[in-house]
Amino acid sequence: MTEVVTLGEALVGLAADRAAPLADVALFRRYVAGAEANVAVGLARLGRGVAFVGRVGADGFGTAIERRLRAEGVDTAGLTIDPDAATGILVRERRALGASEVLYYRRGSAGSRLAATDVDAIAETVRSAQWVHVSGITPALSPSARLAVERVIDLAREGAARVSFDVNLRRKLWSEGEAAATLAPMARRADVVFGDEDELGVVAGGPDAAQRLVDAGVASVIVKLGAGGATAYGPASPPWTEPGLAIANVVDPVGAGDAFCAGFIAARLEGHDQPTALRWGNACGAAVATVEGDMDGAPTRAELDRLLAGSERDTLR
Ligand code: KDG
Repeated sequence: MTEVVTLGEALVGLAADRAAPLADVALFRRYVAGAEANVAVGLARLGRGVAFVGRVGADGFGTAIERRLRAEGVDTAGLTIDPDAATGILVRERRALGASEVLYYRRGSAGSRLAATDVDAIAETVRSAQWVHVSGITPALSPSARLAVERVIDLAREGAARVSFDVNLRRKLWSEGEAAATLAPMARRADVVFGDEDELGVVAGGPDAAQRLVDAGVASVIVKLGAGGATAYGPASPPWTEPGLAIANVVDPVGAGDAFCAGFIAARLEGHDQPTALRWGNACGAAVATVEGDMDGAPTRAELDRLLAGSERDTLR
C-alpha cells in the first residue's frame, strides 16, 4: 500500500573515480541520484510503502533508474518512460579541498518534462496517501514541472496526506530571485518545510526565516544543521534541537539531507514525536554520509534501530 508519494527528477550521476580536477578524470562511477528518488529509497528501506512520480528517457540510463527504484521496492507506476527526451545526468568531481564541481546535463531532459498530467495519472494514489514529499528542485526544471508540483499538493489537500517540502535550493538551475518568488508560496502550502539556514533565508527572508514560516502557518519547519543535527520550529513549543551523530569519517555527504527527510517522515508515519523524528533523520543522514553514493548508505529499519541504540556511545566510521 502506498503511504508516501515523492515526485521529482531522478538522474543518473557520474562520480569521478578519484580526487582530481575534472579535466584530469577519465573514469566515472555511475549511480542513481535525484533528491526525491533518494527520499523514496530511504523510505522504502525503512519499510514504508512509497511511490515515485517522474519521467526518464527511453534509454539505458532510464532503465537503470527504473530497475534500481524497483529493486529497492519503490512503486514505479508513476514513472513515465518518455521516448522524446533523454534521462538527465549530473557529473560530480571529487576534491579533498574546496568545493567539488557539479555539472548538470538536464536541460530539456525527460525529468524536466514532468507535467501535471503525470500526477493526474496516479491521482487516486496521491489522494489516498498519508504523506506527499516534494522539493524546490522540481519547480526549477520547467514550467510544466512546477505545475506538477502544484498539482500533487492540490491532490494531497483533497485527501488527508501531510505535505513536506525540502527547499533544496539549486543555484545552478535558477537565480535566487526566481527561486524565492516561486518557492516562498510553495513552502507556505506545506505542513513540514525542510532546509538549511541559507535556503530558508532565501525562501522566507532573514535570519529568523524558520520562525517566519511558522508565523505564516507552516506547522513544522526543520532546520538541517548538517553534522550539527537539526532544529524543529513549530507554533506550540520553543525550537528544539537534536544534535547529529558524531562521524569520524565522512565519505560522501551528498544525499544525507534526503536521507534525513526519509528518516523524519518515517518516524512521523509511525506516530513518533518530533524529537524522535529528528533523531531518526540525523541517524539516516549520518548513515548516508559514511557511504559513497546519494542513497546507498540509507539504513534499513533494523540498521536504524542499531544506530539509534548506539548513537550516544558510538562514533560512526
Ligand atoms: O540531494 C542530493 C541531490 O542533490 C542529488 O541526488 C542530485 O537531485 C539532485 C540535484 O538536483 O542536484
